[in-house]
Amino acid sequence: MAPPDTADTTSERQAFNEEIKSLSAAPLWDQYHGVLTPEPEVKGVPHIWKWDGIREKMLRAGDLITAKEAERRVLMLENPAYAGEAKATETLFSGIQMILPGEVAPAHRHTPNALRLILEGSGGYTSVNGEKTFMEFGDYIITPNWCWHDHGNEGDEPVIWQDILDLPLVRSIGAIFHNPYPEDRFPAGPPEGDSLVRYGSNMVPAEGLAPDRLASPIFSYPYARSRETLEKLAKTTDLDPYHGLKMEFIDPTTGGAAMSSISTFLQRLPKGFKGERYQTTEGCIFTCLEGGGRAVVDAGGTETIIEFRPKDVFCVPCWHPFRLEADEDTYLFQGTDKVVQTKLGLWREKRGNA
Ligand code: 1HN
Repeated sequence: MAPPDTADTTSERQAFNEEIKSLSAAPLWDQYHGVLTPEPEVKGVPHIWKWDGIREKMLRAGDLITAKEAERRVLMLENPAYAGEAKATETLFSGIQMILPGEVAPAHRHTPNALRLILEGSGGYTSVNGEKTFMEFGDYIITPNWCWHDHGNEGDEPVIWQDILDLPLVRSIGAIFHNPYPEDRFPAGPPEGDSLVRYGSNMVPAEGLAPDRLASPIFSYPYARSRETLEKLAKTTDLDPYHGLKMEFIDPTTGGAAMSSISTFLQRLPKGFKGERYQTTEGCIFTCLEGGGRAVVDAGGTETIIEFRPKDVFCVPCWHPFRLEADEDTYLFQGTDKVVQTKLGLWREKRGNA
């Protein structure tokens, strides 16, 4: 029979808890319902990083440190609930990076996956395993994990982009590795733009496709192409009541997500769009490329209203119900951890109030 819950048993239990502490053990029964909550309870909060403020400080950082000295001149976009933890959401890091004309961010490789979303400036490039890709506003560039990469700026103005990495996820697993390359630049490899020519036209090489690829062989998804697709589709396609018009970037060799751990999307919300309430286990990072509007996020019973304009970055953490509204035709880039959650059988969504 279970022992009665009396003052005696309470103090005995406390004494017991003290005893097992020295064994590095603790009673699960004291924490059971904190560990297994009926629904997700995350620490992250909805938040927006306004472009104007961040841009000004980014330019100032250009006077304080070189790209070479910094290795990567990045302002981390930290979720206020995760101050000091280099996290925008539970699993994703985001930052804003700048390369000044003539600078090089030296070649290195690491186990976290990275993506870039170009926000300002022309003449910037990334080289992935020696293949150079020049980057323009809105272009989405992939650096799959353990690929050598360096960045440079051959233009005459600062080039600024957003980075998203799965760093918190990889760190939680422990599998962080990082190597500098012995020289600033990785030796030139395939000709510039090769991967897009080879894989970006609904064809793949009939022979010699590496079967073990975990990421898309396309490094660069130019905005001109993806934007045009959404603009054309908008004329003929019914809107999804939650997402407007939303397309996912894929790996053309598998049809799956372009990256193994970060799902990426481009979304178009027409002027006047008022989305319905949507909830997902994905931790979402949005970047407004054009237009403007708001995300109304339910954060534990209080509504947080996030007003976004071009180049603002905002996040909606796991399982926070939200809806999107657009005052003008709006283009949003989105990076989330959906692909990882799907692989683990964890991904869920809830549409409307049901
Ligand atoms: C990194 O290597 C890059 O390669 C950008 O451009 C941001 C943030 C944390 C750790 C490594 C890059 C990063 C990073």
